[in-house]
Amino acid sequence: MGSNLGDRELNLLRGVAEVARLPGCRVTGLSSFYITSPVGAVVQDSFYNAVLRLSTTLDARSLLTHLLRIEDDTFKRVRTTHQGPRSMDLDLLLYSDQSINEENLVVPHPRMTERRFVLQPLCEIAPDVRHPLTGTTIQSLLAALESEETVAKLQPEERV
Ligand code: PH2
Ligand code: MG
Ligand code: MG
Repeated sequence: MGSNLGDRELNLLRGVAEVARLPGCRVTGLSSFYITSPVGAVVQDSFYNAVLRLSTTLDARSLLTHLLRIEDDTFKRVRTTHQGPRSMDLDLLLYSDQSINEENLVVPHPRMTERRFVLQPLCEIAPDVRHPLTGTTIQSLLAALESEETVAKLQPEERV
């Protein structure tokens, strides 16, 4: 989950709540919230990022459809700049140990291994999960990562 528009913390909280009420979904894990420097070519505000784990009867395609619908309906997400500011981005990082390569649905998320803002929260809730394509654990991927990104856990006193 990522947000860098509006009330970023509230957006993440609402995102969790919306995912939790999807049909056939139960949230079984949630990372801390992290303040992260923006990755990519666009100059924009820092993001709040978090990772959640869920148990679901939905297949990956239906789950993704629901996630995109939450972005649109709950967060009125406006898609202007590619990789630009967004009130809510809900990406599917992993779906069990499946590898899926379809139009608009690629799992594992192709850029997850190079992004600290993904690996650090993910490592908090799933350090021993293995990347389906390489068999490398999330904690090893994080340890091997060379990246200039700043990723800091949101501290309680920053929650105003
Ligand atoms: N999402 C992007 C582009 N850059 N940077 C951070 N820190 N966090 C994000 O979630 C993010 C980003 C496009 O999806
Ligand atoms: Mg994204
Ligand atoms: Mg997305």
